[in-house]
Amino acid sequence: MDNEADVFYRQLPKVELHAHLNGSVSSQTIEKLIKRKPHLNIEHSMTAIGKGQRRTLDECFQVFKVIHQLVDTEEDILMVARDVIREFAADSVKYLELRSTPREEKSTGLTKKKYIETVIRAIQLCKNEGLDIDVRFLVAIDRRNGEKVAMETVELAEEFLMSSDDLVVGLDLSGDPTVGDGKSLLPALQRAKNCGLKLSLHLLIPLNQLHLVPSQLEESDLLLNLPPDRIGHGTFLHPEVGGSQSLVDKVLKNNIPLELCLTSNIKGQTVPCYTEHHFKYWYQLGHPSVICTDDKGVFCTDLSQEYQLAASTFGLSHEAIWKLSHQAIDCIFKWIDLQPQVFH
Ligand code: 6MZ
Repeated sequence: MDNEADVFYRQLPKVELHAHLNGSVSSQTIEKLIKRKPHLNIEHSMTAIGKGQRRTLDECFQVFKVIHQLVDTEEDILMVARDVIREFAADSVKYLELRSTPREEKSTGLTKKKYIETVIRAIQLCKNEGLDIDVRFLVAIDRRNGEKVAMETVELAEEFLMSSDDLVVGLDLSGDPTVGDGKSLLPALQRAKNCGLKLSLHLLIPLNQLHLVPSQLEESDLLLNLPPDRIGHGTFLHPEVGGSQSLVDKVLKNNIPLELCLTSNIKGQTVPCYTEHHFKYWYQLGHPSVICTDDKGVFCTDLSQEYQLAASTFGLSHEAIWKLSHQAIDCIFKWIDLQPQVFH
């Protein structure tokens, strides 16, 4: 759905818990980046998946590589993060957990530490601007970079956990699910957990609508034993689609909320159609399920549209949608008293 959401959804106070910074860059910001770097010959069509379009997951990951070429200086990161936060605020998102993979770029002097500092600066500047949104940051590990980088990333995140005025609250594990070995990342993730970083892990994202990479079930079983504090996608967890009851039981036993991203899953072809989205399975169980955007820029969506899509696909009333949005507060990593300010 690439059309505008109704006023109800637009005005609904919302909580966004699964948003990758560089996947969230809007077309307006891409325009500014392209102007800054005309020599790269990057066109808009290379950075977003428009209405009615589908891509393989592999092609989606190519899109992120193009955006990374455009965002490779502190100045770019600052602009991108500020624009993304302002856009979420304009969509009545009251609490946002942004996640991003720190990168170093030798040619521009960008280091991973500066990368995180810059995102934090953007969050503080938005606060000073008086935007009506609370923002926290999750440091992301791209699984393809292996265990050494994962451990270094955790150490860096740990430093910021102490020094960022509570803005860095957790760790995300993401990246191409077909690359890298999740098992080898366990020590890094365990360390993160031990030092107080909350964990959100991308789990069981299939290669396409029908196929998991065989090692994914075993890997997910191990990662669920940590246990994580939230799960990104979890597309193939339940037995009806090739997961297993024992995986579902672990999620239920530990009451681990799921972050669910409808448009992303359809455009990335990991779910065949909206009506078959696993939101239905978890929602019917009454399990904490949070509607999120994933990559609002790449998938040309926003959180209002995602709520409207959930409502129209699964026949949810305004009251049910209000409740769904409100319940997301229980899943945030940083306790803040949003309820009285925002929801009454
Ligand atoms: C897995 C994803 C993702 O970190 O540069 N990322 N990982 N599944 C997804 N669903 C489609 N969407 C985004 O943002 C881009 C990075 O986020 C991860 C990938 O590692 C991607 O390179 P940042 O801000």
